[in-house]
Amino acid sequence: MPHAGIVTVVGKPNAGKSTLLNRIVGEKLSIVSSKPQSTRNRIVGIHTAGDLQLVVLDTPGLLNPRYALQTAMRATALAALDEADVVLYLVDAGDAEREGVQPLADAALLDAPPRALVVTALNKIDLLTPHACDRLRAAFPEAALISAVTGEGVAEVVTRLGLMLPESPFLYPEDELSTQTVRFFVTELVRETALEQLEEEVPYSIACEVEEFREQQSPVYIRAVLYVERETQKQILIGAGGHQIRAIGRAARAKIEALVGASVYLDLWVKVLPNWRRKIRALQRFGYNIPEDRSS
Ligand SMILES: Nc1nc2c(ncn2[C@@H]2O[C@H](COP(=O)(O)OP(=O)(O)OP(=O)(O)O)[C@@H](O)[C@H]2O)c(=O)[nH]1
Ligand SMILES: [Mg+2]
Repeated sequence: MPHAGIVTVVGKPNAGKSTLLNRIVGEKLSIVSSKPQSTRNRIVGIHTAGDLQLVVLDTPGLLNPRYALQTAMRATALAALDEADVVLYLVDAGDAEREGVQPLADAALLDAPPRALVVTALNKIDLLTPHACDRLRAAFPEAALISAVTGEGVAEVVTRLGLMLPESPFLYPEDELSTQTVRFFVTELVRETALEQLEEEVPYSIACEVEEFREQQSPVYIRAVLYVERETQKQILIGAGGHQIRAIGRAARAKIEALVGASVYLDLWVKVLPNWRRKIRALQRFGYNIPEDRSS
């Protein structure tokens, strides 16, 4: 009988959760950025090997929310935590060295420990000296030491997680990698590119919506709108003479072409939706998860 189940990856922003999901699945599914709070949705990545299937859920970094979008992000992470058969709690190994490892319930300000078993992994060990790794091993013998970037220790963690999953038929067909739509990945790749190219608050104020997606033609035609919160942000995003939005468009198009395997014409627009990050209706429109008691 195969083993299959849901592994939810949680941790603070920037711990490397999305990098790890991509590493486990072997495909670039989840956007990655050196800036915290890049992931806003639950991202599904499916790893099937032999008679084992891990359905990996990548989640937004857990933090104390200050506005409605962050509340939605936290609700998304907590809901994914509830779905888990096993939880993979990812901690930056550098943080662990400096500050130790808080229990997940404390780090994430949970009311109660998660229902599922928790495996702790200390990530980014490629940045530590071998000596520092030895110290972490001694201090946290239960924790796995990994590098999502180099892949070190990741196969061992996958094996360990697999042994903890219930006996079950596969939850998805063997060749499936994700459950999200191409449209969703397009909006994410545009947002990732904005995170790469823009400083400070502007990329955090961006939501992306695909308005038109014509796959039957060559090049594939995609019209997407980047929504920002203020006129000043719109000007920064467009840049002098439109140079900034063109640069984002060029880089994003290359990523989208790799995703869809065809040449793409990416038609990017910028619009202002005042203070959308604080507005429930706007969050719903962009597909962010509004907790039940806030959705009315
Ligand atoms: N050196 C090193 N960098 C890493 C490793 N894993 C992730 N990173 C980097 O850490 C940064 C954050 O990675 P993400 O995967 O976006 O982190 P995340 O936990 O998904 O972040 P949020 O979605 O914002 O919560 C990026 O710059 C990654 O390249 C690792 O094992 N080693
Ligand atoms: Mg992420």
